[in-house]
Amino acid sequence: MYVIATAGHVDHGKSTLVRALTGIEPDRWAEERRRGMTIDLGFAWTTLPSGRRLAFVDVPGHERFVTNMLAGLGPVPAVMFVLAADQGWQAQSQEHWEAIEALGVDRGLLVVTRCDLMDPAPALEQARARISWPALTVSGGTGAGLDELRRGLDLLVSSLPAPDAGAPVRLWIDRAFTIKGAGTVVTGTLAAGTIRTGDLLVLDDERVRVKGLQVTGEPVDEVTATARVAVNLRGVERERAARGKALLAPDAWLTTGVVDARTDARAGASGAPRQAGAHVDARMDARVDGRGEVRVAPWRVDGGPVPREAVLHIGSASVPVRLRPLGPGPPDHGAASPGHEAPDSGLAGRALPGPGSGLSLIHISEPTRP
Ligand SMILES: Nc1nc2c(ncn2[C@@H]2O[C@H](COP(=O)(O)OP(=O)(O)O)[C@@H](O)[C@H]2O)c(=O)[nH]1
Ligand SMILES: [Mg+2]
Repeated sequence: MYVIATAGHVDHGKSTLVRALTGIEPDRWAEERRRGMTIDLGFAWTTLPSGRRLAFVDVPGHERFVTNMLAGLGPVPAVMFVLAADQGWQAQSQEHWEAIEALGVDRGLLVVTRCDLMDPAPALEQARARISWPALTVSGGTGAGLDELRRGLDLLVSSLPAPDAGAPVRLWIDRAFTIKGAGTVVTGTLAAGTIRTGDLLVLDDERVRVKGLQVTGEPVDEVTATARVAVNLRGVERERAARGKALLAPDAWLTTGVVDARTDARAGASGAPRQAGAHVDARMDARVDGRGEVRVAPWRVDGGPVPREAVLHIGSASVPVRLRPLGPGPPDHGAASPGHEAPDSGLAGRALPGPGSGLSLIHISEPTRP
């Protein structure tokens, strides 16, 4: 199975497209349906013309819910970026695109929809100036172009690198709930590795047993990445499982509360270079098994000096952190450069599961943002 996320400004037609492609309602909450707006992550799946299974993580486009959006985008390998023909490039088109770039998600489709309302050419031109992905014009309303979109999605997922089925599991939890008679169930996007029923995994430093597994609603004994997966945990109270925590393979991961980061200054939306550390790249060498390079990248600062407080987004987690600049120049990874403070004074926050070989985002936003 393959998993991709939607992205794009609110009301541009993301959920309509997911609904049209899958026949599944991604807006799960009554409040979402009443307001006609995605608030939290939605999940839907379909079979593509090739027979490949594809699941969507449908994200909210409204700026108030960017944290939810990042929790959905964090673990996926590719994106369907949606732009409304009659609206053009807007604030969260830009913000979502920056998040996609910052996360290092470099595969996707650009879909200009609502083409029944307006000639898509101007919106397409705006988006093409920023996004070099294959582009399609459709209407989620009339269904025009959806067959081409299905074929485009097939091409997209067939080009994705196969995930490592033997990699240590790190399942970022995006939902947790109780099923009567079964107990606590958590869901997430499995980006790498394999989970089997009976496996021992680690939640909050405690070992928990996988009692049951489901993939898109079907019970299975084993699931290999990439997949949307629901894990029934034995003897875990619902309160212990929540979005932002991760189910980890035992003895494969270290937990850290401190990371060093370095800026990757690049031009902001206006084209002008941001003053101080527009983007920040951080690395940690914390994989116990020593396989592969660890990269946690990058964070975004909207100009001005590095703020003292920020929100770090990694996987499905968003964690308030304190920042301490190391100095005017970027420190070498793993070593303090002359004139810089010790590397472990870089950034401190609550302990996080991870880091790992997955790409993650450190995004500067208002610490109080929901
Ligand atoms: N005419 C027309 N309306 C659309 C189309 N796609 C979405 N809409 C409408 O646009 C509004 C926002 O769509 P929605 O899918 O909720 O946008 P989202 O916020 O990006 O998920 C809804 O009222 C949809 O019915 C389309 O292709 N054509
Ligand atoms: Mg929506």
